[in-house]
Amino acid sequence: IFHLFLHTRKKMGLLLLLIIFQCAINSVKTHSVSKPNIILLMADDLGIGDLGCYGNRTLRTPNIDRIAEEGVTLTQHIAASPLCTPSRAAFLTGRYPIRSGMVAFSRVGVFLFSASSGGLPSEEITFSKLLKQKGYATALIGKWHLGMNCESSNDFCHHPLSHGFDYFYGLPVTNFRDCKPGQGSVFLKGVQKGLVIPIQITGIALVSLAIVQYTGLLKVPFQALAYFLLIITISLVVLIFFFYHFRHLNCFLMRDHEIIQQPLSYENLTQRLTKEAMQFVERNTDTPFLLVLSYLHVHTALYASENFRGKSKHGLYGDAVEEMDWSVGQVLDVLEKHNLSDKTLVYFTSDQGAHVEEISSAGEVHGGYNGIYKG
Ligand SMILES: *[C@@H]1O[C@H](CO)[C@@H](O)[C@H](O)[C@H]1NC(C)=O
Ligand SMILES: *[C@@H]1O[C@H](CO)[C@@H](O)[C@H](O)[C@H]1NC(C)=O
Ligand SMILES: *[C@@H]1O[C@H](CO)[C@@H](O)[C@H](O)[C@H]1NC(C)=O
Ligand SMILES: [Ca+2]
Repeated sequence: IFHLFLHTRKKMGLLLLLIIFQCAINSVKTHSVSKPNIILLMADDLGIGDLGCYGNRTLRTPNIDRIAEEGVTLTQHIAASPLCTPSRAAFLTGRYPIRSGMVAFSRVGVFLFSASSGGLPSEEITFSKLLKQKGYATALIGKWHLGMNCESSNDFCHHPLSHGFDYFYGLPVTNFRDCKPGQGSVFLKGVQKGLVIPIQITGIALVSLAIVQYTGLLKVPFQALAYFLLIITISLVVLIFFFYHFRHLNCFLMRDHEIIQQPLSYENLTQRLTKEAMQFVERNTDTPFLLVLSYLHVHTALYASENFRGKSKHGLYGDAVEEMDWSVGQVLDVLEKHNLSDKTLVYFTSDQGAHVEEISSAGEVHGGYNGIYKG
């Protein structure tokens, strides 16, 4: 009996070993084959002609070129819309942006204010939600631009954390000229355009009032004049308030649901985003992860840290591209350091092509290049 028992125990031991071994194989398999880590790097408004791997000889992008060299370059890879919000909605959902309501025709096609009530509907299926369900650790670092709240200022119904991301560090809206002092305003043109007619009407009304009063056709009541002046004053005050306070109200950095910097500072901003991305990778070396690193580069307001300012051959725009490339290199290095390169899919793209017409108020080119075949 003892012998038999031993025998059985041995068999069971073998069985157990087999099961453990099988589990080990499974876990290796599921981690390295069916659950690769995924890193999606997204630039903002970068032109295809700005990268070395697509033929640029003067802008230095060795790290992005390295991804291309060790992988594939896609030349017929089209964004679903030439604009931030709809393109990003399509990117996250795999659906045309019109299906999620993230398209506008006669109006501005992107969210301009963090207080807007619109955003990517929470019932949309994003790839981050799917991966989170599969046990991935998920993070979005950088720009979101797909809305924040529905009803109140803290329901966060459109926030990245409501769309399958466990961790968010970045900008809920977008990088604006208005967020960086001295860079002008994206609203100026619209306001100027919108002001022409009201100013004309006001002018005509004032002249007419003066004429009827002067010729004695009609006695203009003093009250009417006072109201008129009051309305003009209030309108001007609102306008001035808007331009002066936009930066304080709308330009801020969040960590998860919390505002951590308001107004946003551009000082070492790419370094901060990069550090967050590297730390996320380091926190998750033992679990499959999805990292979306959504750069503020190279949307205006352009910026670059001290190490990159004035170093490229293409002004501040080139400095910004080269700084972003440095950041891509840091992310690749941290993968290598933790032996994760072989089980991580790294994908680099831009939400759409270059904003070719973009120039600063001083006339410096602030937009990229879409290559010889485009525009
Ligand atoms: C930005 O980075 C530079 C170089 O690493 C450093 O000297 C500087 O103190 C940093 N500035 C801030 C505000 O952290
Ligand atoms: C990475 O792999 C190398 C060789 O395969 C090994 O020497 C090193 O300790 C590994 N590093 C980590 C962080 O696992
Ligand atoms: C490289 O990029 C810069 C900046 O966008 C652009 O001006 C230049 O024409 C590009 N060069 C080539 C060869 O595509
Ligand atoms: Ca964009």
